[in-house]
Amino acid sequence: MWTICSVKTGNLWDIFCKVIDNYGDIGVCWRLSKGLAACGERVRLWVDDDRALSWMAPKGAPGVEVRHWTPSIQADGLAMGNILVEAFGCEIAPELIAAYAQRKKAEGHPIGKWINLEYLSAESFAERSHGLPSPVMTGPGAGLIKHFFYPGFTAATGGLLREPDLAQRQAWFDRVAWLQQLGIKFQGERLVSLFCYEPPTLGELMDQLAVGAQPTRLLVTSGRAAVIVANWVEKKNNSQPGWNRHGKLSFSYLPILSQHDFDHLLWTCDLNFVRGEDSLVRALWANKPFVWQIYPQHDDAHCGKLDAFLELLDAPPSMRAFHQAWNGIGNAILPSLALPQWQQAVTKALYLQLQHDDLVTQIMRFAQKNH
Ligand code: TRH
Repeated sequence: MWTICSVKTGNLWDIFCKVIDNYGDIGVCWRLSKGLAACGERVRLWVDDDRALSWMAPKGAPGVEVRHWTPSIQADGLAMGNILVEAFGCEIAPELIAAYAQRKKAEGHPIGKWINLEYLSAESFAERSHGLPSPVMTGPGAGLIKHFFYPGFTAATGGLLREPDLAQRQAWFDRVAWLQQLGIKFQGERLVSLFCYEPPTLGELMDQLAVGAQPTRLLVTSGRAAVIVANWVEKKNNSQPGWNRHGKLSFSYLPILSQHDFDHLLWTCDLNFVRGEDSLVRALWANKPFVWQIYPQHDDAHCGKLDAFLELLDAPPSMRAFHQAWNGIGNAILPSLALPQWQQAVTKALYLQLQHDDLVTQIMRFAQKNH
């Protein structure tokens, strides 16, 4: 439970989220909703597909009401919140915008804000675009102004989602007990979590781990990672039966975890493979070496985004080269893991990030501003 909030506003937030694919959109919206509610805000999270919440947040959160959002939603009699958050350009249903505009008109003047929450990037456009207004020209919201809110890694952006009690929870965390709960008999081996899409160099990683000096247990997350690993292992066992003859590499296939337990996984492991957006931030907070598989975009826009992040991290050459290969950028082969060096970079970046206000604090302030 979050406890310390430096801002209090008493607003009613309507947060809109469309699930495109994967879990990042809902994952970020859920953490935001929970964080706002923990600061005493009232939150309605509107989501078109709430299935992921049943495992991601099985207990819900006090102060967050989840509402199903259909394209033909009726807004009759609905008292809209005074803050609208359109997550990742998801386009709020016109009926709801009309209800919001009506409320604004009835109450006279700027009672709140319409915020367009953007994706996370370390690229410089995040600073340039953060906070910019965008007048609405057409539709039921014509005459209103949306504002862009860019999460980010610098003081000139909206920051990152980080709960105030995170460090305290980490300090109390017992990884052996947590592994035991999952039925994993930990015997001091190196622990590596794997949350990924279909990395082209997965096989190279497995080969590397299987011949390494240190035994490694791969904790494979449920879903796409589990499918690709299981397929790879089956093929490898057929084509090269002795590939893991010393049993240096062992596998634990995980059940789907709550978001809370997903954090525990990252705190438990000595190296984390993460993907997308939310798990990247959580990997940074875990303060362990990590490798990021970025969400691939057709126009290769992800390459610049990855570079900007590695630059921000001041990543050593070995970490950069590993990321290039893991993300299939260029034809490089997967270099060796160099965890002590990567750890230094992550710890340094983490401490720099802790100097910035977290995203919930910043978005609450932003919502109060008269611009
Ligand atoms: O699922 P993702 O690949 O999401 C992606 C990215 O966010 C991408 O930027 C976006 O454009 C695309 O979706 C649509 O990775 P991400 O962002 O790390 O989100 C995963 C969420 O799932 C995160 O909140 C952690 C959570 N999770 C669990 O709660 N339990 C689990 O067992 C696992 C594996 C994940």
